[in-house]
Amino acid sequence: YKDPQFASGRTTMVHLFEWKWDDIAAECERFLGPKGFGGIQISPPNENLVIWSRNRPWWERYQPMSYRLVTRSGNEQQFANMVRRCNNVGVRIYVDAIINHMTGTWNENVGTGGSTANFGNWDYPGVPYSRNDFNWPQCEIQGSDYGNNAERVRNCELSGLKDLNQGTEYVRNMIVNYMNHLIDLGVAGFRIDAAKHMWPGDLRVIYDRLRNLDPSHGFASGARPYIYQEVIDLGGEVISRDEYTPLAAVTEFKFGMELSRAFTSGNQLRWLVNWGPTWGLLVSGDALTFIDNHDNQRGHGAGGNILTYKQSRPYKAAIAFMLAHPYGVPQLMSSFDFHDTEAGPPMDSSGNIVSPSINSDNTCGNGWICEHRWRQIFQMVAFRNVAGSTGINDWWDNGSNQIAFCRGGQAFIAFNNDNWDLNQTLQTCLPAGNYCDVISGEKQGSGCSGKVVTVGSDGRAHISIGANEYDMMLAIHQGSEK
Ligand code: LAG
Ligand code: CA
Repeated sequence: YKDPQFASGRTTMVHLFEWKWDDIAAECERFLGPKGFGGIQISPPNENLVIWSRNRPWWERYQPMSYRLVTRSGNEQQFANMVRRCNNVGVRIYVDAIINHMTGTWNENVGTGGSTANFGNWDYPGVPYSRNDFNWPQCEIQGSDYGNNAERVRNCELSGLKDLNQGTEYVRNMIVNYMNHLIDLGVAGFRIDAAKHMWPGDLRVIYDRLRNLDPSHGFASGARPYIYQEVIDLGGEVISRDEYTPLAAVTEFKFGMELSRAFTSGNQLRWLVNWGPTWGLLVSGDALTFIDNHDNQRGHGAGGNILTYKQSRPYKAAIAFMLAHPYGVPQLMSSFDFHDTEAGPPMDSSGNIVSPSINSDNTCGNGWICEHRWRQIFQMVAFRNVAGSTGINDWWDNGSNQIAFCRGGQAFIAFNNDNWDLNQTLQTCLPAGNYCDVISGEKQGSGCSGKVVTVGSDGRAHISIGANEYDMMLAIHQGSEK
């Protein structure tokens, strides 16, 4: 369950948070496929409670009403069409699976597919689930439970969300049927929401009952779904990520926390020379990595001071480091603009999600940020694909916040987060030639709209990154010759 099952030569996924299925299908064909993206994490596709009393917050999608594939993102037919079209252009779909719980208790009780529920009776006819399918007696997780009571963290309610008992055969079956239905429709894997709140032994049973991926969607025969479990483990809790790595991959929250700190000058970049398990991170093959996710970019979930699109200069640098470094399976965040941390995606007065528009410079409008369309970001996805499975070599640093390294003989990157210029002749490990820096510009025919780096026959080149430049990094790779 630790192989992302990307199409060959692809390495990176993007979370298209709250996007509609039709828009994702189009994005696969017009952008993600051609630019070499490997996959997409989509918002939960199963029916959720409609919460008008809070003006349709983004988090209503974390309150399941049933496993019917009807949400504001689209219906089952649109879902199937999206998966087919994305797989056709080499882009995989990963589903955010909400299997720990159902809804909280609200006055409203109608789902996005029309299902109703009787919360007081734990009754969800759309599945169906009833009282016996939930953990009993009802209890609510307290902050102190995380320090000393694993049983309560797993069997009590997370934020008042009715807690399913995955220990029962019936609940396991409903969950497995839901996930297998998605596999039949061609998905490549799952994010397991709130994995910390479920027993590893129950999860193992569920995973082992999943079907192989569907070869008619381009997967190798016998391929297993990629599973990355959301476990927030910043240390000091009774439940550790190590209980989950024997099962499948795990979201590595320390990754974005440490890189956010380093690129906002809370730690010198030179220390990144041994980035990886030495820093207390999981082994590379176990880690799904990201700078920000949909929770911590708005102060939900764990960890403060995470870089987001709102601090674009250090954010792009942290993303560039993530994509340039071989550690982990990287995931990009693609956001809608927000000021209120509860606000839902751009929508009309009926609650329909408004599609992103595409500007002439390829960025997005209508309230969508589309970080994945920022030049400095999508061109680093191509960098990572070219770097492939090479390791890090020819590390250089100035003893402070200027660093540079090569990926085999494939690619080279330098960063300057000091407040003085970087001006150095450095080993780039690339064949002689004139390379277009994929950060300050892009190749345009035989030209380059950004800096040009001239690599000599000894592989060395003069690298210059002024302290006040728009971006703090410079990247070249095989294929970026002008
Ligand atoms: C997750 N991972 O373990 C998701 O990444 C996270 O986004 C989900 O919380 C959470 N677990 C449950 O799936 C989000 C919001 C919560 C929200 C919850 C359910 O961060 O704020 O709770 O989704 O919609 C909301 C209210 C609570 C209320 C609860 C139940 O904020 O005050 O108690 O709903 O009605
Ligand atoms: Ca639970």
